[in-house]
Amino acid sequence: MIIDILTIFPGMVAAPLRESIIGKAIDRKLIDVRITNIRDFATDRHHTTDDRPFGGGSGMVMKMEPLVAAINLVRDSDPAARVILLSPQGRIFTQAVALELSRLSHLCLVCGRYEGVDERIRRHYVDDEISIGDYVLTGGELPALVVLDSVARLVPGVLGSDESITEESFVGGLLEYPHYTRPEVFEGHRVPEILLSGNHGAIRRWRRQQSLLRTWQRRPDLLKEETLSSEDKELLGEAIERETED
Ligand code: 4HQ
Repeated sequence: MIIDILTIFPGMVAAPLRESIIGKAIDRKLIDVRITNIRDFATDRHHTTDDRPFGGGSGMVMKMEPLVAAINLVRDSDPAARVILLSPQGRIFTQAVALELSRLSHLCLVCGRYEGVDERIRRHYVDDEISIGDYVLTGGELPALVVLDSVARLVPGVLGSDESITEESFVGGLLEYPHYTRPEVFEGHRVPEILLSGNHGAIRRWRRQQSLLRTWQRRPDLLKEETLSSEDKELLGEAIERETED
């Protein structure tokens, strides 16, 4: 998969991508990340990337010409590229959106700065607009990294067997069960006895029950969407009963 990132702060996105799992995926050529400085496409003496808003008011707007030139270069290289603007006005990014994007061959993540981009960029030069959540950031760079990270780890081969994607939050629409590692007792805090039992069937059931209970307690909005099996309902009912008895 090719992932282009268009930004006026290339250093801000480059550094995190060199680390850990994503860094390794790039080394192994499972993903090809290309970072473009939009400023390189500015043609004036000062390499200007912003301009004053028509109609007046405070704040600046991303200048059209350099941004469009950068987008066009990506599109000309690959008409199949999906050009995505990061913006609070976009559709909310979820694991389902990450899965959708992971099936594409080429993403182009456009990072806005200042007050944002000219409305004509949104309407005529991008294919998709994504928000990572309802809060305001100073630019699209961190959202682009969030999208890249969650998409890249879904690309076949990026995760090793130690970081498998099958048993985690949201894949089954549920929160994860609690994890424990050594020592068995840490400053008096014990690991749940069942995990030391060696009874793999019982451990599987307990983990499923913990996932269900946690989701019910912390994210009931996720449970409504999940259609629970009759065994799930039994496990959850039992867990709730145990939680609410004194
Ligand atoms: N931005 N999800 C870029 C965001 C944002 C978000 C604010 C995007 C500033 C210029 N992007 N503009 N939340 O807060 O994607």
